[in-house]
Amino acid sequence: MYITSYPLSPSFRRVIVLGLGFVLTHSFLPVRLAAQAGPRTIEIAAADDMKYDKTTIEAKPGEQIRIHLTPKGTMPKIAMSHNVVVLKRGTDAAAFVAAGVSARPTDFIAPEKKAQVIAATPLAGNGESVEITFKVPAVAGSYPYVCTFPGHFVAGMKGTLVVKK
Ligand SMILES: [Cu+2]
Repeated sequence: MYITSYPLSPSFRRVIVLGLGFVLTHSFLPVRLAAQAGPRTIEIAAADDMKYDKTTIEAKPGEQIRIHLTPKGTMPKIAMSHNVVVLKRGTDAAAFVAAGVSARPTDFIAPEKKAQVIAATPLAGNGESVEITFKVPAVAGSYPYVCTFPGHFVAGMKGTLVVKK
């Protein structure tokens, strides 16, 4: 092997070092951006038929997710609004929803049942959209989610967040 040593001026060496530093920093940039891309977004739509178009969400324990809900009906908000309320494992969803039926100021979530809520979007009317970002429980299992607008749960507006490794 034949090695040639070029005499480099200190300032030229500085340029090379800075250039190398620039290349290294920027080649790692996409990786860092990917890591900061934020929570995974789950899109859910709901029409006036009082059903979510997605009734199962799968997530890893402790994962950060964003539920984005878009009602896509035509009825006015006062008569037809939706939310997504994720409940703790083992919650009696029917009893939870029934308790909040007259709790309009708190989006039909009974204040005394608030401790059973893991995450909740606000209510959204047709033409609006709402979202909630939260950390999925660390414990694997099935977590119910419901719409608390009166009558919607019994009409079938519910789903399951399945947490598994
Ligand atoms: Cu609803």
